Amino acid sequence: NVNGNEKDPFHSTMVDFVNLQKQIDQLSAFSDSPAPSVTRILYSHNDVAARRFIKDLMGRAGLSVREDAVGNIFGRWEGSEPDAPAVATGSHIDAIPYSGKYDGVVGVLGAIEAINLLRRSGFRPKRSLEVIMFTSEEPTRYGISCLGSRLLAGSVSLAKALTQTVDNDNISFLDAAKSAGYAKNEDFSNVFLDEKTYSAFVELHIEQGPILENEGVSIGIVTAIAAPASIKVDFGGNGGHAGAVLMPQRNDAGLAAAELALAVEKHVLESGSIDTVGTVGIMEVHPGAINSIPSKSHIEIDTRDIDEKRRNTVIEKIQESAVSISKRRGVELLEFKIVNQDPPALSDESVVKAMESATQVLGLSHKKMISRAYHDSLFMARKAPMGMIFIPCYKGYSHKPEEYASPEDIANGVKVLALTLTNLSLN
Ligand code: HGY
Ligand code: MN
Ligand code: MN
Ligand code: MN
Repeated sequence: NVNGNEKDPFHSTMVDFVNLQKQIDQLSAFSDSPAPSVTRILYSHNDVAARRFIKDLMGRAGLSVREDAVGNIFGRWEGSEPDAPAVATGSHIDAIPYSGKYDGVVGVLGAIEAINLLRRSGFRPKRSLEVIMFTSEEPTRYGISCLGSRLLAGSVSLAKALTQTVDNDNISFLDAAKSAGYAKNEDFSNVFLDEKTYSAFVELHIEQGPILENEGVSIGIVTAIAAPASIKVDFGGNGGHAGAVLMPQRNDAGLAAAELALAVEKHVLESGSIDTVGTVGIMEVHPGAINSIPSKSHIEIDTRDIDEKRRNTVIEKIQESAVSISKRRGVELLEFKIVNQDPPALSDESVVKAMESATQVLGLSHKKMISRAYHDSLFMARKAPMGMIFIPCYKGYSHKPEEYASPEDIANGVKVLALTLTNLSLN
């Protein structure tokens, strides 16, 4: 606990949840889609404005702010042992199209409020504390999930790929990053974290599932993060006139994509486990005219499981189906690209203990659980002992405008995070 006072670790200093809610609402206004939805895409005008908002709040919290070449933002509270590995916390503020205003945001604004709470309660860190806002956790613009944290974790292939990759509007990552004031140094291996930079990493996040709310539990203590993977597939056919080309002469790229989407569902359901999931969230046909047989199709597949082997079997079956569908339909399989096929991550025992003791001191109900969503923690776990704190969200809704977490649940999450940070900073 903070000052040896078992009963009330924060001297009844309160979380300023009125101000925190105001900040969540203000941040949600930096959006390319109308309220209550939020759309905030990497390096867009609204993303840059939102970054300025976060850096300002970090400054007001007395944090010294620095940014790396891709725009990961670090706010540091120097401890009495400044050379010791620091304790870090954080999350993301980018938002997929037409989503909500709590995913990621609770773990950035909540972390800054946790710092304010600790300062107000007279705490002094031994290990420095750092709040990190990770660049582009969502795959929206360049198809790469957890771009900022994946780079921090030392992905050499990503550091190279970023100098070549372009988005759907043919804007290169380099140009987009430079337009936002980043990538002055194009050697992104400078972003890699040195070993022992952090002694622990903890992320506060909404559950993005219904368990905590259904069971009336205040805090989720994450023990593992599921293994995510994403695949891009392109089919090509001859296309042609919707009236003139008779059915036996067709090789319809659109139908190939539709059949593969159903094959994804089939292979996932065949896995024999409820923990295997598969989604086709992007499905496009070209030229997209009602009276033109699709000559090209593009689909993107997201498949995950807490068991990596089971997930990889699903990927193999999807690939086999793509080949057999293209053969049977006389459609060309132009591309089958596994964009990422990541292992799961386990939370560290000592961090789980620190989170559990924080919830006990605060008298909050809690339960251990896995995270089916991925997070920056999935990659930070490669560089430091990791843990995640979940708070309930309304009906488990996420990645849609109805996403909601109550000020009380958010305040509980902030208090557990603050107390966990003190435990980890003082040890
Ligand atoms: O998709 C995910 O799991 C995360 O919310 N981006
Ligand atoms: Mn998300
Ligand atoms: Mn998230
Ligand atoms: Mn015509």
